[in-house]
Amino acid sequence: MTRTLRAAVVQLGPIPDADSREKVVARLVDLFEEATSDGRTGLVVFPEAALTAFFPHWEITSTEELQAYYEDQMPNEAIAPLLEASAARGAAVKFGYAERTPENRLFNTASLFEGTQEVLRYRKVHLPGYNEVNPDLPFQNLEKKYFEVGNLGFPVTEWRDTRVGLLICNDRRWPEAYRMLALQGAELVCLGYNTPIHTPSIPEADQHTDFHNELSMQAGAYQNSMWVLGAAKAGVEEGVDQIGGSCIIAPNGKIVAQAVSKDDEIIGYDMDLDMSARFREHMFNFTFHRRPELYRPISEPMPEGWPRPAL
Ligand code: CDT
Repeated sequence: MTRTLRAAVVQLGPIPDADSREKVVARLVDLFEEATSDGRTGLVVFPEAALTAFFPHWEITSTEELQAYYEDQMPNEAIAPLLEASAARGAAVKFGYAERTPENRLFNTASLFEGTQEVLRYRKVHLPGYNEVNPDLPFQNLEKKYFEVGNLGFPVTEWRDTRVGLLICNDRRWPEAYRMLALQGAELVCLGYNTPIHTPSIPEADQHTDFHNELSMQAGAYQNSMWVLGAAKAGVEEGVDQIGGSCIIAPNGKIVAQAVSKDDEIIGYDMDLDMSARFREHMFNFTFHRRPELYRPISEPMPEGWPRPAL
């Protein structure tokens, strides 16, 4: 019997910095209910930092102000309405948020919940940007200042009758991230992103931002025979113009559904989960065709003297 799953990717327009968690979660609940109103959608994917504006885009000097962006517990009271909606609709929900652990460790995190049950948690590994403010840039990416590198590896779990993994934004540009999931049998990756149209440090890339977004996710899907569900935070958020282009990509690398706006928008698709196995049996049969004995440098630090230009 074919395994199918109807999934929805929910793109979010900007989240104003002034919006309370309660207000943002009420917006997510409305979108979740709309996404699952067909009665058969089983998975809803929201972007990275779905509960707040993407605050690494600016410097925050007040500790108290900064602390307000992180969730001390997940689940918590603010997110409860979304988890109740998940339980009521029988559909899982993935969303990204800033996490502070009881040990005061800070991570850029994504969780997959089915009702109040947390199915999977991932902490972002590939943090872009820098840890010091660059006053010459029109906006910042201070993820290295506000978060530490994720300490959970690249977890994959069995959920319903498929294997699922999570990635966050910049992770999608790194082939190792998808491969780590694929090596554990992931058939489906939920991914959220906040990507500015402009990259002040590489202006020549600006005209290709959408292309690079699709290129990295399509390559990740194809080369690892996985479904990729990419959810953007789009539009001008606190002065930073972000791409949209949320999409669902099949294990053959083709985009099968894509958002067209820069605002809240829902896209959906009936995924044939067995497609992964078909591609892994032949073209990407890891057992027969991979040569891990020749890949050692991939898992080692860069050698001394490797150019490391200033960011
Ligand atoms: N949030 C996040 O990871 N953003 C980065 C910006 C990198 S600048 C090229 C991204 O990869 O989209």
